[in-house]
Amino acid sequence: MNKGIPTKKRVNTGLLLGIALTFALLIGLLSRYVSQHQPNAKVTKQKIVPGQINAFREQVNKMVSRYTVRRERGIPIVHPPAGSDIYLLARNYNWGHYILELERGKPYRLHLASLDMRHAIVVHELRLMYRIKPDEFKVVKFTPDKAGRFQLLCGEWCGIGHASMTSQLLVTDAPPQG
Ligand SMILES: [Cu+2]
Repeated sequence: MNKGIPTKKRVNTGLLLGIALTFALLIGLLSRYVSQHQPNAKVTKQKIVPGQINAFREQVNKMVSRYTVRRERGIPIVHPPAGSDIYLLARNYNWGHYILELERGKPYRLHLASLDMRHAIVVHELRLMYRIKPDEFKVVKFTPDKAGRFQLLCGEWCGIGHASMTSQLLVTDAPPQG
């Protein structure tokens, strides 16, 4: 019987549509989750033009070369002074080749920007969750309230390498030795 063929086709289309809708719903839920769980930290945003991202990248490089205190498997551990400006530039699919080390209970101004598309910084234990858009700078006044080694994840689906877009954030109880 060839009556069965169109029915099967319809079922497949329905299934695909179902998968697409579920996916859209999941992304929607994740976005809500990201926007609802922001701590009551102060956030400022500033629209930027593409050229300004180079200046931001310079700030990142300056911070890394000035405040690298040691290396872990070749990766610079960057410990900026307590209360200073710190920088993270998100991109497909990493957070830069360094790990930030902060001090518990000290306030920082966390500058966020993206090189290519929407990402989101997520550190669950520190309730740090902020969207990062390619056309704006975001500054978050942020005081880490727990010491430890935390996973830094991307909270916005940004493509094939999204799941591997991870880094770490270290928080110490004291300034580094020496
Ligand atoms: Cu991402």
